[in-house]
Amino acid sequence: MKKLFLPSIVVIFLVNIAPTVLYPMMTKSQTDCKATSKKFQYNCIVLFLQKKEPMSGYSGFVGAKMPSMVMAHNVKPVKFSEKEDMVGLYDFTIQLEMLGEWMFQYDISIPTRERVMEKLIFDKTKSTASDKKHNHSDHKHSGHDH
Ligand SMILES: [Cu+2]
Repeated sequence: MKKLFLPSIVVIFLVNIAPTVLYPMMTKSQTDCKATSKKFQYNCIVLFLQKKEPMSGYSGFVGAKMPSMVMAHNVKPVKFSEKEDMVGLYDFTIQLEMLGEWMFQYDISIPTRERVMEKLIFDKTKSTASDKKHNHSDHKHSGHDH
């Protein structure tokens, strides 16, 4: 009976830590990219939002993968940095490898370690948020151009 006492205390302790304490904040990203003159390269700006409020002071890296072709691409992650003249607005330039649907992965290291994913569809001029567009024909990889 005595041996059971300690583990039950541990269980009660774990239950008492509400998920909101373990994950005090969930950051969402809002990315907007424009094509540069270089093929498949984009200049992007991103907001990091918590409860719809833009957050300042973040830093980290962003990488990109294609959900439909996980092994096919090797996009080099780049650093995103906050614009000095526009607090809460971050920018970076990323070299993709084709048009279509990409999953951006923000690996935030400051102020806390956090990973934020955002699906974007790229055409020749810009990105569009994937959840705003429900045209599934866009998800096909017809013209592969490596
Ligand atoms: Cu691809």
